[in-house]
Amino acid sequence: MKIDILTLFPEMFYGPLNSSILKKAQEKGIITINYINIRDFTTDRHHQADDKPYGGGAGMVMKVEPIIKAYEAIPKNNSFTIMLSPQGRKFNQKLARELSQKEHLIFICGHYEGIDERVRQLIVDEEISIGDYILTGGEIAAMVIIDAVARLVPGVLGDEVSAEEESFSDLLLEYPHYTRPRNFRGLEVPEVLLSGNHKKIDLWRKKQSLLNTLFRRRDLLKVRGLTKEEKILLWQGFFELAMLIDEIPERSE
Ligand code: 4FV
Repeated sequence: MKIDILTLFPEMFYGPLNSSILKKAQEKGIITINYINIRDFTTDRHHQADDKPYGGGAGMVMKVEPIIKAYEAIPKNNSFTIMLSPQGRKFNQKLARELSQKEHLIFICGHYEGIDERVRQLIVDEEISIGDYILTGGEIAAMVIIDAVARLVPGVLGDEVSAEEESFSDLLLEYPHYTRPRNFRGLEVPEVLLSGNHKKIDLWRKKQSLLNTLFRRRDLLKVRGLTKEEKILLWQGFFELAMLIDEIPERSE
């Protein structure tokens, strides 16, 4: 996958996108990331990339020309251009999977009050929002999307399996994860995970995912629905939870 980022602050990306998995993905040549400084495409001697809003009002608006010139300078093949903005389509794992199929993504990062509307009209394929809050710029939103999308590109994550059975992949939250030590300050690792019985372990993990999702994100279950087996697993989970109540000592009023 080729990624081009149009921004006034390329330095904001160097840390997050040049570490760990994304760094390795670039070293392996699976992902290529180019940073294009919009200010390099300004023509006036003050290199002005923003200006006062027509019609008055606070703040500054990013100018259309430098962005269009920067965009036109990018070699394109099956390119998909994304503008980050609060009024965009809400980003989620489903959209991440869609974008991970693309060959070439171009991100336009706004700043200040926003970007001249004609940029959206001329070159934007999709506006995307990472959430209902206002950022100082689109850069961090672009980083969030690049991180979530890049890890779904084949070859970026160690074994693809992990991408398959993770949160939201099946609209279920994750099951609890444990590693050594077996006991930490009195907190034990669940016996079943030490049993080596993978059928039992998979069942326990599915039950935990269902319980987790029911307690924390019932909205996801309402969208996803439950199979008969899953309902039985959940009831079993409830029953086991209820049994725990009996273990709790009585307390005088
Ligand atoms: C944003 C978001 C976001 C709005 C004005 C940048 C800021 C400034 N982008 N999801 N939420 N952008 O708040 O994507 O230009």
